[in-house]
Amino acid sequence: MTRTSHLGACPLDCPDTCVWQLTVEDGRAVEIRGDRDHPFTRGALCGKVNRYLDAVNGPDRLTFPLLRAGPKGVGSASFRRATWDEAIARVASGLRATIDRDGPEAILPYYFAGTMGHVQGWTMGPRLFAHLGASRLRTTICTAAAKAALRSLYGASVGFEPESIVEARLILLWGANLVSTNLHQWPFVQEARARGAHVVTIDPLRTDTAARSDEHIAPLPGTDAALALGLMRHVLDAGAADRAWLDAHTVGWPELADRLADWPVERAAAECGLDVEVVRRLGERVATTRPTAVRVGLGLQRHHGAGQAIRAICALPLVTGDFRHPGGGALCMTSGHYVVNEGAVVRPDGMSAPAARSINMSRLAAALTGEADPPITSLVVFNANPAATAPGQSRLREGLLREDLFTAVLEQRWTDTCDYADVVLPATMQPEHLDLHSSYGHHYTTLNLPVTRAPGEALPNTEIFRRIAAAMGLDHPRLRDTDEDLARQLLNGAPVSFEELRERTYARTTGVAVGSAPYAQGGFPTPDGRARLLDPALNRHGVDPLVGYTPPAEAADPTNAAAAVRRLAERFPLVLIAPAGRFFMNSTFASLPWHLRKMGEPRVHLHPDDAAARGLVDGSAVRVRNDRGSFLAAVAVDDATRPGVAFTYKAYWARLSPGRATVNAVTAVRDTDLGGGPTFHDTRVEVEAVIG
Ligand SMILES: Nc1nc2c(c(=O)[nH]1)N[C@H]1C(S)=C(S)[C@@H](COP(=O)(O)OP(=O)(O)OC[C@H]3O[C@@H](n4cnc5c(=O)[nH]c(N)nc54)[C@H](O)[C@@H]3O)O[C@H]1N2
Ligand SMILES: Nc1nc2c(c(=O)[nH]1)N[C@H]1C(S)=C(S)[C@@H](COP(=O)(O)OP(=O)(O)OC[C@H]3O[C@@H](n4cnc5c(=O)[nH]c(N)nc54)[C@H](O)[C@@H]3O)O[C@H]1N2
Ligand code: SF4
Ligand SMILES: [Mo]
Repeated sequence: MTRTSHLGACPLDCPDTCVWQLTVEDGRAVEIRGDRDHPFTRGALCGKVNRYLDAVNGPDRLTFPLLRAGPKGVGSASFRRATWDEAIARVASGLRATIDRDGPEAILPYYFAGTMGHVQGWTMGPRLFAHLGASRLRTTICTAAAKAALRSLYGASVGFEPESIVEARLILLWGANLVSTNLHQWPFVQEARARGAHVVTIDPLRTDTAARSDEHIAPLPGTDAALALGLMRHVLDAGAADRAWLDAHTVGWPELADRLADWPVERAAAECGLDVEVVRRLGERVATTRPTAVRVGLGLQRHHGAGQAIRAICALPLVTGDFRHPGGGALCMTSGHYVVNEGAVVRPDGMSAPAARSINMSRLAAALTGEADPPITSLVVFNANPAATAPGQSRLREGLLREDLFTAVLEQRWTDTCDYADVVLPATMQPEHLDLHSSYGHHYTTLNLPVTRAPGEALPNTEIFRRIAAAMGLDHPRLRDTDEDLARQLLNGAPVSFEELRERTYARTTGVAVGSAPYAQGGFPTPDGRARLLDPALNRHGVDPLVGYTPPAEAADPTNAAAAVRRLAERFPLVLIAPAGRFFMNSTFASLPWHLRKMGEPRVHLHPDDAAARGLVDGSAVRVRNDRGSFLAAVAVDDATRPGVAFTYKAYWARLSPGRATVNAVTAVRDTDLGGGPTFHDTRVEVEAVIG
């Protein structure tokens, strides 16, 4: 028996991008653990990925291609086994038929971060579809609002160096549940604390992270920009605005200072449903503590006012001059520090990529049911499970059931989305294919090499797309590039070579050193190096060019809100947020026995007052509903939330849930103010007992 050990990258959509060590016996992965030497992984993976081999070696892996031979929408019973040649021919003829009949824009590829790998995720598939002239996918489902806001404010998704947070003396974990979703940042926060930092979590829920912080502040969902404006006003009143730094390195401070006249802490507190003293005290801490680090999560940008929320929060450290100091400033995502030029790899020089319309992935339900004109008649899904994870689930199901829609799904296991496919193609998992990873939570690039045999006939996405291209008679050499070719192209211009990564697995690649303050002297990636508190370009998007506050669409406190929200709140008194569950990764793992056991059945967590008002107790079976749809859950009476705010963990599978619907049956197809992102946490519902 041969026993070998290999370093590789965790591919999941998580800011930590851990380096793992796999032990392989006779071509099969038998052990997994975190790499001890990696500066961010530091020897441990998270709980859910400690059990990753359940997913890799599970009996439920897809091992051969499947073609639909019965009715749509009923599941694997409708399918029969096919050879690869037969299945690829079916996809090629489906896409060709669409092109001939409806034009190439009637094809939509739908993909996201099932793997964060640039090679299996974001290159060969998008390259093929760009070459065909298919509709381009706007990949908005997760971070679009934050990205657009950061591009406007800082020029790109950049911020303080995450390992340097140990230097901070005040840390605000703002809409970020580190213990569940950014676990490897947590020890750095703990180290800062050991050196005397005060840690405040700002989250409507008392999450594990909030419970372990020095202080927890629970604003009403969707009101963060108001809180940030109130804090900036307090800083201004306290004489703590860093005028010299603001003058040198920002534009728009005079205008913002004027606006702050409208944001006394009393107004901010009322908008956020907080005690005014809580806001004042936090304002005082921010005014008097250098460096202050604001680690900004993505949860708070799943509200209609998301763009303004991210701008306002990330403006706070500009006002205090915190970027002067190592460990000071704000950080939402590190992605903008990397030089991985995906655009050039997807549309290489000399390869045709006809202009095509864009379809916003967060609007898939609408796009498939009338919004797209001409209609989409071919859909190719990979690295995503929209039937579970996209908003507007009932409407999406209607769209996916259309008899005139041809759907191919590349997957590792049978998901909700496979239920609606015409062709299901078995894909490899991370130990079985090559990939290249940057990160959105640290500054290292990682190469992942294939070290085990794929089960059955499973193939990498890239190979499946190469075969589809060949079967369609496309003979451009760039459509035959190998995975290694793609990795090398992605590294073009990066400060590390393929050879080095093959040798060392990972390398620090952003040019931002640990312990540095990259924007101490300004130099933001905007044309003039200044951060933009005022950005006239936003007028084009109908967004206030000045940092400000956009209220949530549904979640606002009805006593303060517009008439439409008040009327909605009479029928649907509870705000429902659906954050990440600790043992799932979106819908990944949500079908595996160990992970499901850890997460339990779908539950809606209600504050004791809200449960009592409805005569509900722990375990009561309920329907959670609004005008868009409903799903079934058990009640968890839970004082981790505030009255009027309910929550349930995202991304259970519909096919495994009672009533075959999940929380996304009640979430809206509605854009954020900036970036066209979804508004998963900006939802009103009522909860009522179901009998029997
Ligand atoms: N275990 C696990 N890890 C994950 C994921 C997973 O599903 N499971 N998903 C991954 C993905 S895709 C992503 S994008 C990241 C997301 O990582 P996070 O940014 O941490 O995302 P969420 O859990 O959606 O939201 C974080 C927190 O924001 C809070 N929140 C909701 N609305 C508001 C608000 O209006 N204001 C404030 N201040 N807080 C609010 C929620 O209660 C939640 O505790 O995590 C990744 N990591
Ligand atoms: N209600 C609610 N819904 C949400 C959210 C929320 O907060 N609340 N969060 C949203 C967020 S932040 C995100 S990022 C989205 C994520 O939603 P999705 O992008 O749909 O992510 P997953 O559910 O993890 O599905 C990824 C799928 O890709 C497959 N996969 C992984 N690697 C490969 C591969 O190499 N090849 C192929 N062919 N398949 C692969 C996995 O098996 C898995 O089924 O969900 C969103 N949905
Ligand atoms: S999911 Fe995140 S924390 Fe867990 S192993 Fe992967 S990268 Fe690390
Ligand atoms: Mo995400």
